[in-house]
Amino acid sequence: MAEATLTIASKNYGSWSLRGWLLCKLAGLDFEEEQSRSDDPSVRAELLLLSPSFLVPRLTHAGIKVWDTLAIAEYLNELKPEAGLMPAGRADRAVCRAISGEMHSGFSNLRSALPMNIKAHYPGFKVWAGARADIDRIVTIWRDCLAGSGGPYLFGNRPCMADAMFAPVVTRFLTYDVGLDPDCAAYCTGIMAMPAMQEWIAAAKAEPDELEELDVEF
Ligand SMILES: N[C@@H](CCC(=O)N[C@@H](CS)C(=O)NCC(=O)O)C(=O)O
Repeated sequence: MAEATLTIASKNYGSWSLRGWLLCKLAGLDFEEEQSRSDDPSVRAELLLLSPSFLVPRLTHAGIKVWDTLAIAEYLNELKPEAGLMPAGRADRAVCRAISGEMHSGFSNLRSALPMNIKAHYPGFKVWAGARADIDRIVTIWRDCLAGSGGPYLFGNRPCMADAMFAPVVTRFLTYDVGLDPDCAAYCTGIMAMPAMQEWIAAAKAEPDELEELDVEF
């Protein structure tokens, strides 16, 4: 039996689920997945019982239930400090937490205009001006981090919490054909090539087409 359980939603549409799942993978946690369809009323009732915030991803470990991706990241970092979910230096850890928080609470235009949809590809997609400002801010964050760390990940040679937080943005940029400078494009290529991302993407592509269109973040 696995050490922990992670409850997630769709792998094609669930951007928060992807973040939580990647965090567990990066931490090296022995976990099993429990995939729930959140549009199913019985599943929603079950989630309500299991998670006070009624949200997934939700991690259950040693009788402790943790929901919300930032709380999951902090919990995993305490549990598996050797995994390096947070950068080693205090200044880098502060920036990592700040940009992860910015991703967690911001970029609402990007989220609504470019919802995660791994299976889809829209060449030449016209990005709305409101979402463009979010994209520009994300590119600035990535460029600053990559210049400071030398890459290939935001804080150096191993992926950390911030990379997991931005991973669904990488898939959105590819889905919606967002043009990027060479450094950011190389960062996206590196994230997509991570074995855990490949595993998630393969599972997302194998999901049945249940939702024809999604105009809210999931
Ligand atoms: N801020 C939360 C967001 C989680 C979230 O919005 N999860 C969505 C699905 S990925 C959810 O559970 N929505 C409720 C529902 O669909 O019933 C986090 O960091 O985990």
